[in-house]
Amino acid sequence: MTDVAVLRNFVGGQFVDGGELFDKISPVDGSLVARVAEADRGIVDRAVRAARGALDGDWGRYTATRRVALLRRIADRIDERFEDLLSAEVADTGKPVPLARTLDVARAAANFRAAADIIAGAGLDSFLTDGANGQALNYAVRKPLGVVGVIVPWNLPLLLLTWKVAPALASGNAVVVKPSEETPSSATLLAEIIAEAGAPAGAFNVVHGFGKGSAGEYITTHPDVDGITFTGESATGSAIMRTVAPRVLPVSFELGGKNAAVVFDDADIERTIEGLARSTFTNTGQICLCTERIYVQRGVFDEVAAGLAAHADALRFGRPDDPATTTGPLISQKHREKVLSYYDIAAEEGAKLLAGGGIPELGAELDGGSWVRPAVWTGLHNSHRILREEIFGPVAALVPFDTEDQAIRLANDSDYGLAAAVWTTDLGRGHRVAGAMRAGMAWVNTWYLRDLRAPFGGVGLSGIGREGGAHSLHFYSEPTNVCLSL
Ligand code: NAD
Ligand code: 6OD
Repeated sequence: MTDVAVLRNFVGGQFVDGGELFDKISPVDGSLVARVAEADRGIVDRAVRAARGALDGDWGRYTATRRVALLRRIADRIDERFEDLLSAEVADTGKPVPLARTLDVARAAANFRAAADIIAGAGLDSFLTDGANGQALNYAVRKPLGVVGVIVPWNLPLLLLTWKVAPALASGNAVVVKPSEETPSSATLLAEIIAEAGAPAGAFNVVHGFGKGSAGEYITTHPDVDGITFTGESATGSAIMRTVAPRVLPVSFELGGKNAAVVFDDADIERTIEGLARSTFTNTGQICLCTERIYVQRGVFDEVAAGLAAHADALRFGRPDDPATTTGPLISQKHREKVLSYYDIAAEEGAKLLAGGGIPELGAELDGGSWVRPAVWTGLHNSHRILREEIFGPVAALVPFDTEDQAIRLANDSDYGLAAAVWTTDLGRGHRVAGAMRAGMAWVNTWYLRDLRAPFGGVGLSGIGREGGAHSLHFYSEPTNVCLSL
């Protein structure tokens, strides 16, 4: 048997021993990727105390200029260790190498540089008001929240982790990070990288483990944690909210989605079908922004449905480093069971399956992985579970509509409200419909095109708050308003 890595917890600037080991299994073929030390309550407590110690010590005295310099060194070091991070991310997730290279790992350095730029450019907001005897000068002093618990999922592990850690550190917080139990590797490497870049001990800590009864719960119940930033399922966000309610902790939540695309009959159909395929199948549908509901104006319905089905049939499964591979596995057998249960529900609800469905046969080794064929359905409507519940797989249900008002109503008829995409060549309509979406983000004639300064987040079951650029600073720092009588 070949040696597998043992991933340890990173506390107070060093990797520490302790914690029961659990297995990280490859979703590609079921092989063992690593053994991971699950942080017990004592290890999490040491991590929180190390974070508090950093704030009370050297890290707490860092000026904004020094923090900016540190973040830029971290970004440079991420670039230097790019291939290591790429291997770690691909081993944990099984996603195709080109996707991890261009999306996941590329965004890690970009997240640190964007947060550094925001802090470097941030000024003090000051304003004059009428005081009791003339004017008064108000200004806000922004201070870090303190010790921030960062809990993230497995779908874009390094991207989502750095998306939160970078602004948290830029704002002067100390963090205790818990990556998903499914993707522990890149967070462990990031700990090395942040230490190599010269971060003070305790500013960045990593604890491994699960949610309830494990490291996730130990972070959210720790009395010395000052705020929680979380990305994951809506039900988990709701559970965390209940846990932190007695202490009225601030939370930033990026949660699930059931995202709609709206296709008008004036759209550039070829470009639209390409865009729909990208938004439905990228990362095997495991991106919170992925489209699972597609509303198509009746005149182009059959053409769009057939085009998307053809894309589904053309997806190629295979090992991450095979250049022919377009599509990786789902993250785990457990997640595959969930996705396949929706394939059964779709059949029970009377859906017509235009493409895909079921498990592909890929040959001996890969059959130990958690592969699934995509599914494209028609024949359903908004009251069916397939159009209401987040599946988080390579799936889409298409529904016809007749008028613009009807399309808006259908798209907005959801408990979720994360992202939407509108496909039309009518500029006015594009602005009008995108602005009418009950969603945190709406794209027109594109999908997942990001500017890291833009507000990112959702409404309803999709989350609380916005992160990105200056919006992140509102969560990761608290203003004290100072008012002087002039
Ligand atoms: P999940 O909620 O099961 O787990 C997310 C993280 O929370 C993991 O680290 C997990 O160990 C931890 N956790 C679980 N229960 C916990 C608890 N009770 N207390 C504290 N921590 C706990 O989500 P997942 O399956 O890892 O990720 C998929 C979900 O994430 C999907 O719903 C997807 O839409 C959502 N997501 C949302 C965004 C966004 O930006 N809105 C981004 C990515 C993923
Ligand atoms: O691109 C981002 O910044 C971001 N937070 C993406 C989230 C994707 C969800 O899976």
